[in-house]
Amino acid sequence: MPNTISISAVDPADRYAIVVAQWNRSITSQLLEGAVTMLCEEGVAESRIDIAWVPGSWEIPLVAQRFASSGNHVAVICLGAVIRGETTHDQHINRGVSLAISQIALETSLPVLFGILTCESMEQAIHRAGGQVGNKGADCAEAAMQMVGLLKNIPTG
Ligand code: RBF
Repeated sequence: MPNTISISAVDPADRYAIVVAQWNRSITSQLLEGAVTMLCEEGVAESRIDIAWVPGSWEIPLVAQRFASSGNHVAVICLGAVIRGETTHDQHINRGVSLAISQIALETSLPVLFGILTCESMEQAIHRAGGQVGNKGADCAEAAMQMVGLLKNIPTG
């Protein structure tokens, strides 16, 4: 009989960090609202959520790393919206930021969630920030709590 690792419920004592980009703020503020609402619905107190606004998505990893290595948080949720323009800037940002975020998670052994929209158009972003395709900030917060609850039941060795 295989042993499926259980996922612990949210511990109200846990602190969560959110790093959110100001660039495309109309979108990222919706992602932030979705994430905070989801955390609170699941039992995280608002006072236990630390939010840091950074200029753009490119700046997210450095602040995420600071939070992740502080030892004060059980997860870091990264929120941003990169929208394709006339040049290839979006590809550079997306590649650098996604790689950095995965590295921070592995280096710190903490869930560092990738909630950065990488869209072809503003319309696509609107759909993912509380529109037709849901709210990816809320999804990210849910994934963060799930990962925290799962890792609590897997020994670090
Ligand atoms: N940041 C974002 O979060 N989303 C974007 O769509 C975005 N587009 C940018 C386009 C250009 C041409 C430049 C130069 C920057 C853009 N940034 C964007 C900002 C970037 O993440 C960062 O804040 C700045 O490059 C300063 O390091």
